[in-house]
Amino acid sequence: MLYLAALLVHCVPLAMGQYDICKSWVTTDDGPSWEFYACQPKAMRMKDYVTVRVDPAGITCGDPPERFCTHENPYLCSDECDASNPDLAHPPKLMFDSEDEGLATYWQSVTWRRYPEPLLANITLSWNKSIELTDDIVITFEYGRPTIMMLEKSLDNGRTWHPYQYYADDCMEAFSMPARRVRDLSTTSANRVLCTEEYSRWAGSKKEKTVRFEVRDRFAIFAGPDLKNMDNLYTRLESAKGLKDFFTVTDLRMRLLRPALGGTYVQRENLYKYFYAVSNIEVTGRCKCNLHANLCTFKEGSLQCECEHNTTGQDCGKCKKNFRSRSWRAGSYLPLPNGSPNAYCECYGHSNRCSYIDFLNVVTCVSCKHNTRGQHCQHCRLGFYRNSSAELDDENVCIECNCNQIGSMHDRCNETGYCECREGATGPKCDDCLPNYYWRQGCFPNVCDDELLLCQNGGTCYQNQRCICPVGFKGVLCQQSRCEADKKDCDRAPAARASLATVALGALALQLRGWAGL
Ligand SMILES: *[C@@H]1O[C@H](CO)[C@@H](O)[C@H](O)[C@H]1NC(C)=O
Ligand SMILES: *[C@@H]1O[C@H](CO)[C@@H](O)[C@H](O)[C@H]1NC(C)=O
Ligand SMILES: *[C@@H]1O[C@H](CO)[C@@H](O)[C@H](O)[C@H]1NC(C)=O
Ligand SMILES: *[C@@H]1O[C@H](CO)[C@@H](O)[C@H](O)[C@H]1NC(C)=O
Ligand SMILES: *[C@@H]1O[C@H](CO)[C@@H](O)[C@H](O)[C@H]1NC(C)=O
Ligand SMILES: [Ca+2]
Repeated sequence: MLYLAALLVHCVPLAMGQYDICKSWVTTDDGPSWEFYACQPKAMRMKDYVTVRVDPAGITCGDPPERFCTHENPYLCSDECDASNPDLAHPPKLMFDSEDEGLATYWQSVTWRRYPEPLLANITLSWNKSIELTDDIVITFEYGRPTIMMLEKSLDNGRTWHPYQYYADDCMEAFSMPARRVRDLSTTSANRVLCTEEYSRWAGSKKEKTVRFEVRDRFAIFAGPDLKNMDNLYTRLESAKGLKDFFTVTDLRMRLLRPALGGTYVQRENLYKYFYAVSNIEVTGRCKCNLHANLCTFKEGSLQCECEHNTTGQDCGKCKKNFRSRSWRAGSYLPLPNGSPNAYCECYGHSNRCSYIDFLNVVTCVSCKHNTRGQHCQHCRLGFYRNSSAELDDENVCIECNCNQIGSMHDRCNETGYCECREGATGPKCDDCLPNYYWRQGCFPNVCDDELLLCQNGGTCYQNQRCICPVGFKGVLCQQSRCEADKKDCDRAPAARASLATVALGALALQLRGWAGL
């Protein structure tokens, strides 16, 4: 039962939404580990995070206060716009508020009193973040929709702009473009920029208030009329060049080029009924996180992906420090159903090449540089150790062990650079000797010294290596009278008293000193 519950917890999120989890803790034959998936944040009401700019300056009505009327009531021009009176003001923010009480609140432009000079207004929406549209953009106009307008988009925070859709009651006349409908587009033309006449004709200002940019209709080309076959859409988004980008924006601009005319010609004697009034701009989309995040939060005035898969940046568009490499890639919707994070094979910048090893089913870095090794160039080569003050992607990450060839067992060292020493040797690199050892092509135990291994009978210790004995004595510590070995020497060494047949080193030396003291 418990097992079943655990299984459900694991399976449900995968089954429910598509691409809504970035990783999951799974148990495999090799034990538990993380499994990673392509993931994306939920779609949101993007108008809550937008900054708006309306151009040109002075296009918003009410400064000075101004009268206006409607097409339905063209001779009752008693409505007033007054920027200094909150009840009569129509500032841009009213395009993004929520109209709980059902009463439309709207931004309104000045009237077309300068006719025939065109009445032009730009409404620019900026997110300072890449956004992927997931539903139609819906612009609601009070008092009639423009007879000519254009939607533009930017993908680079407003540096460059591209036409997104043209709207006119007569496309040929306004833009020299044939009128088309998004519904008539095909799989090969799904990202075509077109001119539509569907949202610009006069139908009464109350009846048809919205202008759309049809995202759903374009999705439906791949996913079917009810968007049931999202798998097909996601597959197309991966494979069709430019399709993903087509639905991606950082900024949108509505260029209002001619207001509603009430279905007739411009009537010069009453220009108070020509103006723009926008009560709502609905933009539904999700943060673009390159399929490396399932959360997007509003921080310090900007939307920000909460990146996973060791990526970072506003759009998860690069590898985290430590994981930096040329191998950053966006996640992929494929393979269905969970996609791939494409996060494999970080080489920490020590290799530019990856290779797939078929029989092991792994991708591994090839020719790791900077003395690194391993599948991800994440280890140091033998004979090198990790520089603890350097990041894994630093060129200096591996330091040569530099073990003394004679003093150490081999040329490897531990994580702090310590070599493994032969007997008697010491120091990080084994180029020193322990006390009671002397260095001579390696460390050897002292033969004599000033403490325990004293040279006897007036002998002197030469560099801990041997006793230089006075005439008449010999032996390692000059402990042996030459009389014992050779009678001829006896006259020259009368003081010799001690006579030991065999003398050992080490512990015996202590005894020898005891003797001498007697
Ligand atoms: C609106 O923006 C376009 C560029 O997208 C610019 O050429 C035009 O002058 C702007 N119009 C106004 C009224 O600011
Ligand atoms: C845009 O977003 C970036 C990253 O979050 C931030 O550093 C920058 O200040 C933002 N710019 C504006 C104009 O808000
Ligand atoms: C990211 O880094 C962590 C910790 O180093 C590692 O366990 C994980 O496998 C990496 N890859 C992904 C896709 O998160
Ligand atoms: C360890 O890395 C730091 C940072 O890159 C570098 O400044 C330093 O020289 C390196 N140490 C060695 C011994 O190479
Ligand atoms: C490396 O060896 C030295 C000397 O044996 C020891 O003091 C140090 O703790 C070792 N470092 C590690 C990380 O094992
Ligand atoms: Ca409103």
